[in-house]
Formats: sequence, structure tokens, C-alpha cells
Amino acid sequence: MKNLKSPTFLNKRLGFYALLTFLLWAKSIFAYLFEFNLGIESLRQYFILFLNPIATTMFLLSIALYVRRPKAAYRTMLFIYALATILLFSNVVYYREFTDFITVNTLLGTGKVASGLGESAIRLFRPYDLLFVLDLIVLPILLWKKVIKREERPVRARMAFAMTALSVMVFSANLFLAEADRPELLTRTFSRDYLIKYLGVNAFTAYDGIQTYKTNQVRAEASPNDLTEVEAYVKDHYAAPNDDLYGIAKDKNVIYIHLESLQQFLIDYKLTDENGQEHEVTPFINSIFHENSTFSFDNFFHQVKAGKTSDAETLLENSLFGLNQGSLFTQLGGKNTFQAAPDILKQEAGYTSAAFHGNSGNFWNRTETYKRFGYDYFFDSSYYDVNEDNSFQYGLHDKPFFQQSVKYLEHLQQPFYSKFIAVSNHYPYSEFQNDEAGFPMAKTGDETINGYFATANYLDKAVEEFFNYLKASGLYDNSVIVMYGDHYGISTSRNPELAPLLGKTKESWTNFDNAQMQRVPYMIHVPGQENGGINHTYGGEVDALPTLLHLLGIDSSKYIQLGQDLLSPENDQLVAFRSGDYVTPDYTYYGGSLYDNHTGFMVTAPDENLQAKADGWKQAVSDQLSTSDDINNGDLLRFYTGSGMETIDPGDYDYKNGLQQLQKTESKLGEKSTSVYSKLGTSTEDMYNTQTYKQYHGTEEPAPTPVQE
Ligand code: GP9
Ligand code: MN
Repeated sequence: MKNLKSPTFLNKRLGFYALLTFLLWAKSIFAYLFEFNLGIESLRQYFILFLNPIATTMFLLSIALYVRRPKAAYRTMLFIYALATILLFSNVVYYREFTDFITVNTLLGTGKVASGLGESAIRLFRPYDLLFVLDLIVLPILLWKKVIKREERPVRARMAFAMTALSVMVFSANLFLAEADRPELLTRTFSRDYLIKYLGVNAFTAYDGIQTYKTNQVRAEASPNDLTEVEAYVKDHYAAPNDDLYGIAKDKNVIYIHLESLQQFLIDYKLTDENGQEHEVTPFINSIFHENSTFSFDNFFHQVKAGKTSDAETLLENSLFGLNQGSLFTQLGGKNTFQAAPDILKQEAGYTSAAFHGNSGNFWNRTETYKRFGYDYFFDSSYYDVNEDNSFQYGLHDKPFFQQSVKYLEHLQQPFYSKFIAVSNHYPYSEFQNDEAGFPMAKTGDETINGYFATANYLDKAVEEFFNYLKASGLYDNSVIVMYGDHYGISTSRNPELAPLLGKTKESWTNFDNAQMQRVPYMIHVPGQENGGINHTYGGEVDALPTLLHLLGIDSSKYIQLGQDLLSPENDQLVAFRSGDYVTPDYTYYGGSLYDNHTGFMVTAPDENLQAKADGWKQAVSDQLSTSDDINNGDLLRFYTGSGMETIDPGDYDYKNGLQQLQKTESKLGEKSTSVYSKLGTSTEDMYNTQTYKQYHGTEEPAPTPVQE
């Protein structure tokens, strides 16, 4: 080593600082590009990616520049460097197993996920991993052997501060660019992938740490006493089931179909093309909506906020609201106790449950949340053949999604509770433009609106194909099929542009109209029933669970649910938006003003009677929302014993090898197995008739028509 000499700048403290910053940057970039799958889509995103490790690395290492004594200064810098390296490297290894990043909760061990890693960690290492950690040994040796000499003179405080300040500036620039590319990045926290992609591992961990600290504070202060008020609220608002309908779907499978971004105005809507020809957008869904065997609702509102799809899932499966800020799934889904639909049905009625979705399981933190909801299986994109042709930013397109789900669905023990989350009809609605099978584009000044009808039409076709399969396989007769639109597809700011397509004008469009546009379809299809029809009850997503449970013959009164059965004569018909606004059958309160539903006009001077009513509604809405927040933020269900439910241990759930697990159960049960596969003694896969996206584009022969039973 004696003959080895390092370039002189490395013998300066600042030079060494620059070296370490560079090394960490290089390692991060390597991890970003070759280890993590971050879905980088544009040059701008590459730029942000290359920028983001610099700021936090510079910042952290700059702490050592304030240390004056040479030995201590170098040690501090190396120590910080080692910590950051270990954090990055651990994430790399963890990602290989979980396709996800390490949260503070995981570190603290509460998530129990880390335990799973222990056994399999060894096989997750790759030979080139040495490159990540080798310098942790080499650098101290180089210093010790004086190949790199320590600079005795301390860095001037002003210089140290300049480095810290510079790092803060770089970070601000980074954050600014990130927010510009992905608005509401920090408030909505869609997925950990996004945070890493835009801000890097260090910033993500720090941010996650702060969030975790905040939620832990509230949770720590909560006590079983807080349940008293909650229980009183629930008791007060319980709406007893309609006797004629209670239990009509007992022991049937539940098949939820999540109709991404589908608004009620699309039901029965016909888009007129330039030749004056009309095109029905969702003919199949319309037909189900109008069937006598369907309990359909045309005054049903979404109640989501920033957590969008995930908020809808929270509402529908828990009868609780999402949070006022961000997504409950990402913030609390990985740690709270829930008493969600899959779990209730399992514990009450022996259901098996499965969720299906063609996007990565860590989007909206679903993998962690679903375990706590009691989902036995979760088939995320890793279970599907997803390629460039059949997918987009949010995952696999609906047709291949439903089709490819069948090979898992057919092995589920019946009765089952299942949820299929479609996604093609998602903003920016640009995937099915110029489609040769062609649904026309609308002709407004807004591209987003123009594409919306064609993607909704694609969703409709996908759902129809899935229904055909359900009928062919025989599952249909044994199932209740619930369909719902999760939230608006056209945002409020775009509504005026949409107005002419709805027979209104841009100029006369008001907040009253905006509120009415928050309707989404909700329908419970019960094959064999004749007493369904279109129900005009005013309700929202929070009301779905008690409604469904009562049809399944399950008493909802012992659960902490904040909604009311929509088929109950006792329903209050007060629909809260997450913002605190509300809708009733006669009045709408939106954006600070009260409107008369029958005229659509603002009520500027309500009489005393109406004012008192409006005050009462506002209070009731605020009570419902704050009760929900108390439950969620305080994690109060962990104290609740009234339902007699056993608490879930997320460690019991493993979403790997789902198919093998299902098949194992089948063979264990033998004759007693109730899966469709076992019942028919054969696979139902070829009962599925679909036209793939490619066939749509006319490049392949359509699939042969299958033999139907
Ligand atoms: C992503 C999908 C979309 O997996 O569910 O969620 P959204 O953007 O609608 O909340
Ligand atoms: Mn959605």
C-alpha cells in the first residue's frame, strides 16, 4: 500500500466528503435502475431520479463537516456513510423478496414482515452485492494505511454550513420538480415506489418516520374508553334490515367488480358522433342495472378523498371513511385492526376470500392492508402475464385481467368473497383512442373527457365477457355480483367542459351540478331474484357493507359500522362527502352553499325551519366523519370485543404461491372441496371467451368460441 497514492483532493476533508457523496449517489442510481422497478416514464423523471440521491446524501454527510477533531470527523462521516449504505442495501435485498421498500414500521418489527425475510434472506443475496458494501471495509483501510490522508485542519464552519445549505437548496429543487411531475405526491402518498422514484430512499425513510411518529402518538393516547362514544353513535344510527330481503343471498359467493372511475351519468348514456349516430357507452352494465334481479341505486354517491380507489375500498369493506388527508391504506392499512368484510364473512360464515388486481401489490399499500382486512389471497400483477401491449401505467387491462383471473378463481373454495379491481377506465383515458374496434371519441376541448367514453366502453365489454364466463362455468347462479363505481372519472374542474354533453352549458354549470356529478353506480345483482329494481334511496359508499351483509343474512348491528342499510326503511338518506358537504333527497350543501335539489338553485335566505334542518344535517355529517376519524386514528377496533371476532394476525397471511396454496387445500379436502375446479373435475379456463387487446387492433385472429355448458 505504501506506493499507492490517492489524488491530493481526497486528502482534504471536503474531497473525502465529495468522494463519499459520489459513491452513495452511484450506488443509489445503480439500485434505482437495476434493482427497483420504478416505472420511469419520461426524461424529466430520469432527471429527477438522478438528482434525488444528491441532496439527502450531501445533507447527511455534511453533519461530519462540523466536527473539528480529525479522527472524530472522519469517523462520523464514515459512520453516516455506513448507515446510509446499509439502509439502501437493506432496501435492495428487501425489494427482491417483497417488491416493496422498508418502512419504519417494518424496522420496528410491528409489521411482522421482517420475520418472513429472516429465513429467506440468504438466497436473496447476489455476488455483485459485494460492490454495495465493499467500500465500508476498503475506505477505513485506505485511511488507516494513509493511502488517503486525513486532513488535520477542520473545515471552516462557514464552509460546512454552505454545504448543508446547498443540500437544502438541491432538495427544494428536487421537491419542486417532483411536485410538478406528480402533484400531491406528499399529501396523497400513492405508493412507496413513487416516493422513492421522486425523493429517494433517505427522504422516503425520513418522511415515513415522521408520519409513523405522528400516527403512533395519536394511537398511543387512545384507550378503550374512547369506544364508548363510538358505540353510542353506532347504536343510534343502526338501521334495521328490511325483513323481506334479509338473508335472500345467504351463503352465496360474493363477487365484487370495482368499476374504475365509472360515474352514474354514464348509465344509459349515449354518445352522439359527428354523423349524429348514437353510441351506448356501457350497454352491458346498463342491462344489469335495469334487471329485476338487480338492486340498483341511482342516488348513490362516492365519498372518497385523496385516497381515491383505496378510500372506496375502505368505505365499501369497512363502512368507515378514509382519512381527511392522504390514504388510510398507506398510512394505517399496515398497522390498524379492522373488522372488514372478508374477515367478517370468514368468521361468521366460513367464506374464503380473494382480491384480484392487475397492478403491483404495493400500490396503495394493498398487500399489507388486505392482510388486515382478512383477505386469504391477493392476486396482484405478479400473478398475471403483463406486457407492454396489454397494460398501461396502472397495470393490466381489464379484458386480459378478468380472463387471466379465472385460473385462480376456479380453485377458490365456495362460498367465497372476491373482489376484482378493474383499472383500464382510469385517467388519462388515452389507452383506447384510435381503437380499431372503435368507440368514438367525444369532441370537446378536453382530451381527458374525449377519451373517457371509449375506455368506459372497454370496461363494459370486459365485464360482459366476465359475466359470460360466470354463466358458462356455473358460478353465476351461486353468486351475488356487486358492482360499483369507485369515484368520479371527470374531475370537478373539467365538468364545465363536459356540460354540453349532458345537455347543459358551461356558463350555467354550478357547484350544485358538481355535487350531483359525484353519483356513481351501485348495484347488487342476485341471480334468481325478481324483486330488485332501481331504488332511489340516497346513500353512499359507507352504506354498502351493512346493505350487503343483511342480504347475506348477517346481522350487522354488532359491528362498528358507520353506514346504514340502503334497503332499510329506517335509512336516514343523508350522504356525507369527505369534505363535510352533504346531499339529502331535497337539499345539497356543497362548497359552503345550500341548494334546493328540485330547482338546482342556491337557497340564499333559508327560513328558520330549513336553517335548523341544515344545521342538523351539517352536525350529523360532522359527527359521522369525526367518529370515523376517531376509530381510524386511534386504532380503536383493537379494543373492540363486541363483535366476538378474533383479531387477525397478519403474520398468518402470505400472498406468495397463491395457486399452490389453493390447490393444496383442494387436495386436502378431496371430495369435500367446493371449488368450481373440483366440482367440474376440470379447468374452466377455456370457457372464457375474450378478444384480446391485440385482436382489437386487428393483428390476430379472434379466439374460437368456446363450447358453452
Ligand atoms: C391502482 C388503481 C388506481 O392500482 O387502483 O387507483 P386510483 O388512482 O383510482 O386511486
Ligand atoms: Mn380509482
